[in-house]
This record gives sequence, structure tokens and C-alpha cells, in this order.
Amino acid sequence: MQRDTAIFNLIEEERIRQTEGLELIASENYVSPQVMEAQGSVLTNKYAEGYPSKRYYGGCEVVDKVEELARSRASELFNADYVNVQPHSGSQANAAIYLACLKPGDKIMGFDLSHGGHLTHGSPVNFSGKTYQTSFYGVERESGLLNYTHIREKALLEEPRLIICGASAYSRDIDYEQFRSIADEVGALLLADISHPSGLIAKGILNDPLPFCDMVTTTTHKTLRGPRGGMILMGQDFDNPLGLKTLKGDIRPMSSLLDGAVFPGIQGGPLEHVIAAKAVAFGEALTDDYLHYMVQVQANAQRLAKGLMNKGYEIVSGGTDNHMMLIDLRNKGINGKEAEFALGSIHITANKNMVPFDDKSPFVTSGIRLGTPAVTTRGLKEKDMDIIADLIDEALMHRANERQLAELKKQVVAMMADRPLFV
Ligand code: DSN
Repeated sequence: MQRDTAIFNLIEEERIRQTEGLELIASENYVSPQVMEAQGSVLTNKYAEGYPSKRYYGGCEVVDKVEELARSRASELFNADYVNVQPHSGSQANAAIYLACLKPGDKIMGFDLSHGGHLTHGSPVNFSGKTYQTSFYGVERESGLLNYTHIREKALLEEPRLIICGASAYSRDIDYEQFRSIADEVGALLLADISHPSGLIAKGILNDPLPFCDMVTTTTHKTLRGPRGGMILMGQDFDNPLGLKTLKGDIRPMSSLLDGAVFPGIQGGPLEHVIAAKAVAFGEALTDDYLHYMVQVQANAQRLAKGLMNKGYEIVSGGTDNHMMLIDLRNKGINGKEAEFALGSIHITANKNMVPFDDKSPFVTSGIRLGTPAVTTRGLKEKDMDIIADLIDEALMHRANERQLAELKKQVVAMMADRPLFV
């Protein structure tokens, strides 16, 4: 067969872009060669609708073992009683939770997207906002922090059936115990979406939601450093809240409803090649090397935030507990779109991001979000974060000076030249 040079040349182009660039998108990372190998394996050829030992296709005896291994490793990593590794993404994982726990029109309450939440937590442009009645909590204007008293008041007022905690642009730890007591007071179910900080949670660096939340969802490709995908976890199984019964009249446990919501509820065949890659990543995450990596991710984020604050940048909430930070650029006279472009021109990749109480549209924004999972995988440490803070500041302040930007780009490429993509 003739090689598809059109595509493979583009893949090579992307490999060079990733190798030369400085990746600060908080939700991106570089997977290991073994994760890549598993994902690019013959498992991609296999249909396996159903679950291990309960499949709708023959020939599943090997992928059954793969999926069991992925589940048992995830279970050990998060101390979870229930794991479903089939969701194709974090959004699919959340969709399955909603399908299992809610009826269309039920009330959900999530973290406002423009304050750091996620599209699937009820945004009006997303299926979650179109299917359910939504309300939102946000951060305080002054502190940039969640205020649990105000979240409780809002929950008492709105009486949601499901409360969602977790964020894609909030740099502080979350008090899941407080969310539990709020959910109990209003009789709501509680979902934690830990897609961003799941690696830090798995290694005990941040609060653990599993003892307090009914269900937990995560992606597997951010801090967890696995293939793109999603997963559902429960610390403990429980009786389904809708009172749904089996044909024999028994109350169905939540685990059975969640399995059914993923398949056949919202998905068909699972991606067993991706599940194998998830298993590899979970195996890596169980090691001490990964613990050291997570500790360094957090240390790097804190150092980068400090370096930028020393230069007068406003980090929402005044710092970070996790792997990311949100910078409100309004005091610097530059918007998020311009900042993303200026950084891109020196090979630093970041994303523009709404900041709380933003007066600009999501296409422009007043902020940028930065994260350290990817640069830490490349081996960068605290002293490198000081250099990155300098590079960011120089690029933003001299964004109209093409010669200076070209010089800064050379510095970025030189910095990354001896940092292999694969660890
Ligand atoms: N797009 C992801 C992120 O960047 O945080 C969330 O889905």
C-alpha cells in the first residue's frame, strides 16, 4: 500500500511543533511511548460492545482482560469501588451520569463556565443546558474564590437534583466535604468532575472527592497523562436514586445504571485500544516516579504564578494549589486573544480564557489560562519557570516588536531543544 504522505507529513510537522514549542495549555500533556504504542495497537480492530464477560461480539477474551486490568488499576489508583473506563471523553462520562440520574427538565447546579466551570456543567450551548434546568454558582468578585456559604444559599434556593463540583479553570483546591453537606441539606446527588486535577488527587496532593461525592468523572489525558478519554468512578456503590428496578423487582444499584448509561445509553463499541492505553497510564500513575512528577507539576505552577505576580500580573484567587492558573490581563491593557497570539508567535502555546466577571466575549476574553503538566513532563523545573515568566512578560509587553518576538522565539526553541518529547 502506498504511504499516505499527506497525512504522515502533517503528523511529522505536528511532532516538530510539539518538540520545539513550550506547551502551557493546562489540559494538555505528553504521553509515554508505551501509552502511544498501546493506543496504536491491533486492539483498534476489535468490536467489544458490552462489558467484560458480557459482550455482544465473539473474540473478546483478550480485550476482556485488557479492560479488567484498566479497571483494577484505576480502582487501586483512586481507591474506587466502581470504575467504568469506557467513556470516550470527559463529556461522555458526564453525559452518562446525567442519563443515569436525571430526567429531562430536572434541575442541575454547576460552576459557571465563565468563572472556571465546564461546558457540560449546564452551559446553555451544551446538551446539559438544553436538556436540564440549570443554575450556577461562581467565585467571589474580590477573592476569586468559591464561597461555600453562598453556594449553600444558592442550592437552597434552586433545589437542584444534582450538584456538580469541579472546574476547568479554577486554581484552588475544592472542599468536597462542604459540597457533601450542601447536597445532603437540599437532597441533591453530588458529582465531582476532576478532569483537570485527577493526577494530583490520585497521589494525595489535593483533597479526595471519592469519600464525599456520589459519583466522580475525569478525563484521562490531562494531569493523568494518559490517552484522550474519560472515566467514571464511585468510592462506593449505592441504590439508584430513581428507584429503578430489575425485572426481578430488585432495586438496581447505581453501578448497573451507570454501566447501562455508558453502553448502550450513549455509546456503542468501547475503544479497547484507548482502554489499553488508559491501563498503561494508570500503571504509570501508580509509581513513585509519577508521584514525583505530580509534586513537580504543583511546584512549577506555584513558581510560575509567583514569577508572574512579581511582574504585576493578576492571578485569579492570588495563586494556585494545583497545576494551573488563570491570569486576568485587564490591568495590563491586553486581552486574551492578543495574548494567545503574542505567545503563539514565540512558540509558547496557551489558551485565551474568560475570567470571572469578564466584560469581553468568549472569542476575545480578558484572560489566559496557563498550566504546567506538559512542561513538567519535558523535565522543566522551578528555575525554568522563572525564565518562562520572563519570556511571557517580554512577549506580551513587546508584542508589536517583530524583531524582539523573533529573538524570544529563538530562546524558546533553544530551551526546548534538549528536552525529549518522550520520557
Ligand atoms: N477543553 C478542556 C480544557 O481545556 O480544560 C475542557 O474540556
